[in-house]
Amino acid sequence: MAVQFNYLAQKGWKPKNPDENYVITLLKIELDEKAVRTAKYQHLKKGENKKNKLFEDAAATVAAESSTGTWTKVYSGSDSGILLAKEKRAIAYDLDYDRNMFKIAYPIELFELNNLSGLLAGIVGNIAGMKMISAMRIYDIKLPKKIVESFPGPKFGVKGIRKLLNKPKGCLVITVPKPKIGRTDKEQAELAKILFNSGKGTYDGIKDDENLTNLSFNKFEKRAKLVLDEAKIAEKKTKHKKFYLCNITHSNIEEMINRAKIIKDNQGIFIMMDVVTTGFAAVDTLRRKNLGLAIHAHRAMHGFMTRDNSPGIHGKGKLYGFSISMIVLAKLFRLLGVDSLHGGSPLAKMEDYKEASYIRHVLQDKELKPHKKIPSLGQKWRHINPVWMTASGGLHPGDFESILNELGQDTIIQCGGGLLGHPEGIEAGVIAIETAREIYEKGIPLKKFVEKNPDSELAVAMKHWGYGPKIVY
Ligand code: CAP
Ligand code: MG
Repeated sequence: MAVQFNYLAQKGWKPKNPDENYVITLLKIELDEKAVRTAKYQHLKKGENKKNKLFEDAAATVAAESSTGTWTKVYSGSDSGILLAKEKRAIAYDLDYDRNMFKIAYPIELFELNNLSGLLAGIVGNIAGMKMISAMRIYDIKLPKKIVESFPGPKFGVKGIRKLLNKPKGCLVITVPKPKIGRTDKEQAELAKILFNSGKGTYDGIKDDENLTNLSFNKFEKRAKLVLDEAKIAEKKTKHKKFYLCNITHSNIEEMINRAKIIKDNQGIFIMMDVVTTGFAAVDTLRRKNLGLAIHAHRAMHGFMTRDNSPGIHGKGKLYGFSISMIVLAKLFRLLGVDSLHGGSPLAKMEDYKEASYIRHVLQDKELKPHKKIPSLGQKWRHINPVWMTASGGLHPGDFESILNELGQDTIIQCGGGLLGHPEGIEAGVIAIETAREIYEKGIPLKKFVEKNPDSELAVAMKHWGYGPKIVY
C-alpha cells in the first residue's frame, strides 16, 4: 500500500510538459482475487465501489514501489529524505476502470539520464512481484528529451547501411543456415559462396543462427575469416556488396569486443548479437565502443518477456500473466543504438500481426504516433535515426509481396528454411528470392508472375510453400 503520501493523481491530472519533465509508462493490471475478497474500505462514498477503490490503490502502490515509496510508513525526520521523496514521487494517472489500465508519470530527476539499466530497475524493477496484483503488462515507455539526448542511437541505421552497401533503395535479403547447428566453419563458408554467387549475384547477406557461437567444429574466428573472404571474392565477381551478420554473442562483454575486433580486422561491416540474452549493458557498451561496425540485433528469449496470449492483451478483458511488450524492447534497443532489429513479421510463425506492423514504425518513424488500436504512447526520436526492421521466422518467397506492402522497403527479409528448403536446391532458393524481390520492385503481382512462369524457381517455391506464411502449430 502506498501509505506515506498520495501517489494517485486527481481526476483529470496530466503531467506538465512531459517531454521535458517525465518518463511515462502505460500499464494494465489484474487485481489478485484474494486482495479483492479481503479488502476493507470503511468510508466508501456513494457511487464508489470496492473494486475501483482497490484498483486505485494498486495503481498508486505501483507508482510508489517504482519511485520513492515502500509498503509501510518509514521514519520521516528532517534528515530522512522524505521531503524530496514526496516532491519527486511518481504519480499514477489516466485510470481506465473498465480496462484496468493506467499511466505513471516519473519525474526525470529520479533517473541518471544515460543509464538505461538503472532506469529500468526503477520503473519496472520490483512491481511484477507485488502480491495485490495477479497479472501485469507494460505496454509502453515514453522517454523525455534529455534521456533521448543522452543516448547515441544507431551509428549507421537505415541510411548508413544503404551507403555502406551502395544500395539506395529496396529491401535486403539474408539467410540463416539451417540446420541451425551442424555445418562446420568451412561448410558455412561454402554456403555463403553459393548464396552470394548464385542467380544474378544480388543476394545480400548471410547470418549466423542464434545458437552458433564458437563451437568445437565451427570456430568463431575461422568462420568469420572464411565467410568474410567469400563476401570479398563475391563482391568483386558480382559487383554487389555482401554482408555477414556474424554472431559475437557471449556472456562476457570483453569477449564480445574481442570478437567484434576480429570481424573488423577481416573487413566485416556488421556484428550480430543476441540483445536480450546479452542485455542492455552489453548493447550500450558495444555501441559506445564505436568500433565502426553496424550492430544487428537478434532477440532470442524475448518471447518469455513479450508474449502474452491473454484475452485482455489489447485492452478489455482479463490478463493472465506478467509481460513487457515488444514495443518497449524495440524502443530501448533503437535508443541504445542497434542498426537493425528483429521485429518479427506480420506473417511470421511467432507473431501478433498488428504489433509486428507497428514495430516497424517504432524503429523507423521520427515522430512516433501512438497506435490507434494497440495501447501505446508514441515517442519523439529527435537525433535517433531509423533502424532496419528485420522480418524473420517461417518466411519464404511467397511472403515478399505482403511483407513489403506492410513493412516498406527498409526491411531485411530473412529466409532460412524458406531458401534452403527449396525443392530444387539452394541455388534455386536464391533465384526464387531474387525473383520475388525483383518482381515486387517492378510492380509485377506475384500470382500473375507465377501463372506466366510456371516452371520458374519462384513458381516451384510457391507450389511447395503456398502463398501464406508457414505457421507451424
Ligand atoms: C528463422 C530463425 C530466427 C527466428 C527468430 C529461426 O529461421 O533463424 O531465429 O525467426 O526471429 O531460428 O527460427 P527460418 P524473430 O527462416 O527458417 O524460420 O525474432 O524475428 O522471430
Ligand atoms: Mg534463428
